[in-house]
Amino acid sequence: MKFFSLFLVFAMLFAMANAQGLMLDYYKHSCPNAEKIVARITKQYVSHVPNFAPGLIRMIFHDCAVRGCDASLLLNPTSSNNQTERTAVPNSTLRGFQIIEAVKKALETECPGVVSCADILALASRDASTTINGPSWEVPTGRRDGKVSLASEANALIPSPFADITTLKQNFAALGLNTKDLVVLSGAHTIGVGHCFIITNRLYNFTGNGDTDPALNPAYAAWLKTKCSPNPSPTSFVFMDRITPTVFDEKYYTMVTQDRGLFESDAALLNDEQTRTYVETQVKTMGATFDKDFAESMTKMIKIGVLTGSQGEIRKDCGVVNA
Ligand code: HEM
Ligand SMILES: *[C@@H]1O[C@H](CO)[C@@H](O)[C@H](O)[C@H]1NC(C)=O
Ligand SMILES: *[C@@H]1O[C@H](CO)[C@@H](O)[C@H](O)[C@H]1NC(C)=O
Ligand SMILES: CC(=O)N[C@H]1CO[C@H](CO)[C@@H](O)[C@@H]1O
Repeated sequence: MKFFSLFLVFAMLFAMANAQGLMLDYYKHSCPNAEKIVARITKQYVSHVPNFAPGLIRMIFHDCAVRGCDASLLLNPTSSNNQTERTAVPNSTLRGFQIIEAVKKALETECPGVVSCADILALASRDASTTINGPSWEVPTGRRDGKVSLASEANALIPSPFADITTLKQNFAALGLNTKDLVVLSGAHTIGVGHCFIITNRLYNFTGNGDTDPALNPAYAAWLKTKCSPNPSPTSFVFMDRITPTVFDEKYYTMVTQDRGLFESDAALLNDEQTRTYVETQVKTMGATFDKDFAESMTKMIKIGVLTGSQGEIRKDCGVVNA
């Protein structure tokens, strides 16, 4: 009994330490219009170019996966550090940086030096989702911006599209995310694109013998080959969810069950009891719990390793550490 209550105290302390400093409407007094400004500008961009929504939803993942949600991803390379996260291989196709910059500019006019870039990215990615009628979730704020950004860490920590299910589960566990979070958050691939160069080997040289990944539906592989040549232009792409490419729904999971998941990491969700069951359930129920599950897992993700209190800084320019 004593042991058990001691355990409870530790569990509570741990939970508090994790959420410490983050709260809803953190800028209520210091910058009352902050969240409205983020929402207004994000909505402007995303309603004009809906493909910014997948851009921002992917961007928050790539930020949170490396040194926590501290906007380390946004730092530009400099002469003293020419290898920031932004320059890492998995970041080569990120999009939407201009939205964060535009929001930051407006907020520096409204209340200089108050709102962190990490909070802007967390808020804007949620606002991007709601703008395209995707799920919504609460975004507690109070994050501060990191000063360190290393491409090597991004290359090591961002899950690879070639990863198998065991590796993916390990990648997520290292972030404090479980197997359910893995299968739920992979559902973000219901919107947005994958570039052809990432699937060249899967289509044309899977084991080095000029073959195609046998886990890929043959008819779909044939169609993909009409869109993605063996030497694709670096900008050619396909939608990941060919059924409803711009709608945030469960059709990504349908694609996966039909062996039409674009990446090996998508197909891998069929190779584990728990993830396969989730995928199949979403297909059967037409995504009955997907929006709610997604909101729950995002709520967890946007709290990973946050800097709060006097940690880090409030960057003046999201691309540059303060002088
Ligand atoms: C499970 C491990 C994951 C892997 C291996 C992975 C890998 C990838 C890859 C290779 C792309 C294609 C990028 C491109 O070609 O431009 C992509 C796109 C995307 N990913 Fe993931 N991803 C994973 C998890 C996630 C998570 C957790 C989220 C967010 C919750 C996410 C959101 C997205 C979105 C929205 C896109 C489309 C981006 C766009 O259209 O610009 N992914 N992902
Ligand atoms: C980064 O700087 C190092 C030396 O400081 C140099 O050797 C390297 O080529 C640079 N990398 C890039 C991508 O500019
Ligand atoms: C296929 O992969 C093998 C082994 O990696 C490599 O030697 C060969 O050049 C590749 N073929 C093509 C067409 O890229
Ligand atoms: C958006 C961005 O900064 N992308 C960079 C990611 O990294 C590649 C190199 O791998 C750069 O060429 C991109 O400019």
